[in-house]
Amino acid sequence: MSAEPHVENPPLDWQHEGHILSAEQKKFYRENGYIVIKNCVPKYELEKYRQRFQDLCEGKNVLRDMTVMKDISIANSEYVQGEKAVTKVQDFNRDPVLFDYCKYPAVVDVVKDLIGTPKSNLVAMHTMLINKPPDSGKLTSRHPMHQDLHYFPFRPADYICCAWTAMEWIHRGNGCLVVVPGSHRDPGRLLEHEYPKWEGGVNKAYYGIQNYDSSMPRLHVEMQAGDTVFFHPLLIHGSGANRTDGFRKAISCHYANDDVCRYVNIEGTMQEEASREIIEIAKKRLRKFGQADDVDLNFSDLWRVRARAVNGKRANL
Ligand SMILES: O=C(O)CCC(=O)C(=O)O
Repeated sequence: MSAEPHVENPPLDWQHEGHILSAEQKKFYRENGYIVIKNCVPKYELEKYRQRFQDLCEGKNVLRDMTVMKDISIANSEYVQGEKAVTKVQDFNRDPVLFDYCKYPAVVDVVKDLIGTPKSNLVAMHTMLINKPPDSGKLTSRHPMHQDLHYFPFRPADYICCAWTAMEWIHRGNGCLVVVPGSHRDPGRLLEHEYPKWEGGVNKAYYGIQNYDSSMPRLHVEMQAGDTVFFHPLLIHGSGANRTDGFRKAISCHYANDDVCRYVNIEGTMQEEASREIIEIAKKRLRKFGQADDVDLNFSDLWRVRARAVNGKRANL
């Protein structure tokens, strides 16, 4: 593992149409750092994921590698349980139902157009089903503006892409994604993150950009069930509070082009604090399953174990 990858990266083709995307759509992503594809995932697939999520909320067949997170405002409440309390199921790479999302061809083909070619080997690195239950009034269901690369020890950023699919109508009222178009290239680098000083508390590992400039033009991305937004890991984004009585669910996967990406050493960088916290979350999970927690968990190894090939063979990650 080195500080930066020593590879000649094959250039990404932004001139020609892809397998799925037109040249204009690719250009839009390159300039803005995101693109929405309508109706990308059918309702019957989303229904499968919803059922599985509900089972997980009831504690059915929770796999060892998964983290089921509760909202901070209700984490210790005996009265709020199940779907009303769970904000996120993370790391479902080994789950036979939820991992179908990561392999869903209409999603994978778009990702290949954005970070590789039809022949690229993709790896699912980070998987989440994010549920926003109705906000308790403390505004803890907000997600501060951040860049996802803050959590990742692999590069180059241009060969990583997130697919995030709305599982129901997602709008400003229930906390849609908010993006700062073009922020992946301007300033085009990873910014310093910290926990926001919110009165009502902040969920675990929900870091936000330090000294965030709220005057940057931002866009509320309202989506129907099945619409999918693909975005760059340096794109500044977050989401609002769920001010409705219903749930707001989305499923997401961060893909990396495994032919190009390599682990990098983030020790001593501004990512170190988040990495320690992520290691702690993993250790807590090990304890829960009765496993020794004195193992020396290395951040890259944690990701190596978590990563799962979507197609082709595992290469570098
Ligand atoms: O689904 C959301 O509300 C935002 C999720 C997000 O930005 C993240 O987990 O990085």
